[in-house]
Amino acid sequence: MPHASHDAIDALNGLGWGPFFQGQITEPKAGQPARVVGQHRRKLEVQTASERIVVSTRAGLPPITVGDWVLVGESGSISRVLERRSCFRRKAPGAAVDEQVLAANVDVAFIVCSLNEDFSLNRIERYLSVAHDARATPVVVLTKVDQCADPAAPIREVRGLGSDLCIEPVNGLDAASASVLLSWFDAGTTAVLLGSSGAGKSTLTNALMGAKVQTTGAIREADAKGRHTTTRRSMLMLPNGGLIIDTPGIRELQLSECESGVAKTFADIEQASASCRFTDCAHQTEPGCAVIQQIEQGVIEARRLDNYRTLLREQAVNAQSVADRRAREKSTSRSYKKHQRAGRRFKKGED
Ligand SMILES: Nc1nc2c(ncn2[C@@H]2O[C@H](COP(=O)(O)OP(=O)(O)O)[C@@H](O)[C@H]2O)c(=O)[nH]1
Ligand SMILES: [Mg+2]
Ligand SMILES: [Zn+2]
Repeated sequence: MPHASHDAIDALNGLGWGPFFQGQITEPKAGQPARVVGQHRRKLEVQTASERIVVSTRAGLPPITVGDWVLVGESGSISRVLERRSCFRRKAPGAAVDEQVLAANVDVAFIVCSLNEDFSLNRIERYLSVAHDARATPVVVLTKVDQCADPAAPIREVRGLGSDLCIEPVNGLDAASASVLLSWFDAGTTAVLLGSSGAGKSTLTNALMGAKVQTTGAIREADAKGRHTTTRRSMLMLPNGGLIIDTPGIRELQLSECESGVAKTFADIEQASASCRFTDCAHQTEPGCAVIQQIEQGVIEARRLDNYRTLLREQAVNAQSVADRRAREKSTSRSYKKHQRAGRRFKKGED
């Protein structure tokens, strides 16, 4: 946008704009940049440097999600979707053999887990894998600290997942406690809240916004199950200039292709396995297995190796079935086109 004013650039930067996106604009008249802040059925809510508008998606555009940057043309329709810096992916829920993008261009991932009976290290590792895959900085937010008799114990366990892992225990119902999360934001920083239903994501959003913008609690969850339309993703601008994306309705987070994210989450296992005697060691009964040795020495938890295996296998299976489906579709459409061409030739021959 060579002609954009400084004010407009400032406003865009406040929405998370930067050189990565600017560098994709080679045509001065390509349209004005806008960030996708809301996703409905066929409409998208986008924020430009100066206004919030509702635009329609159209056939032929790549899939668009909250956090994406698009260019809006004169007519008020999307002319282009800019390449993503990063995105959060999971296997589409249910039986669908596909990948679903939860959010794009995110800097910080708050992995929200409550300190009650729902607390699960395996689940935190699952979310960490997705966050690492999306190249976001993960922060483990342990909610309902007020309901936990001995928070020090679970906090210690989470610390065991990685010495450089950031952990924030909070009471989301107390604004002062939740405000520790504000330090993760600069103007234009985008964060996403990930975690199971009921973990306290919307409660945190409200605490950070200083206003009740998201519905919380049991009533909403019961409601969301019956009516799909109530589930929508949106990005909110915090009073401190940060941007936050709540992700309602996550009942299962199945990994799609996520090998690098899993590897980064289990860096200790990956590192140890470099010293295994066999390069294809499965870390089960092989002699000279450095991972088993570290488990026996109490350096690596056995639970952790189990979960590492589970997540690696899960992402491989899901990635393979998506790849298979795409290959099938491609060959179907190829043979369909061949068929059509053959049909046309036949008709021509008849004439
Ligand atoms: N005591 C306590 N309750 C909380 C806390 N955070 C959330 N809750 C409650 O947990 C329930 C689920 O919270 P909600 O924000 O809707 O979870 P979400 O599904 O992750 O958005 C609500 O009844 C909240 O009031 C917390 O830190 N302490
Ligand atoms: Mg919620
Ligand atoms: Zn091994």
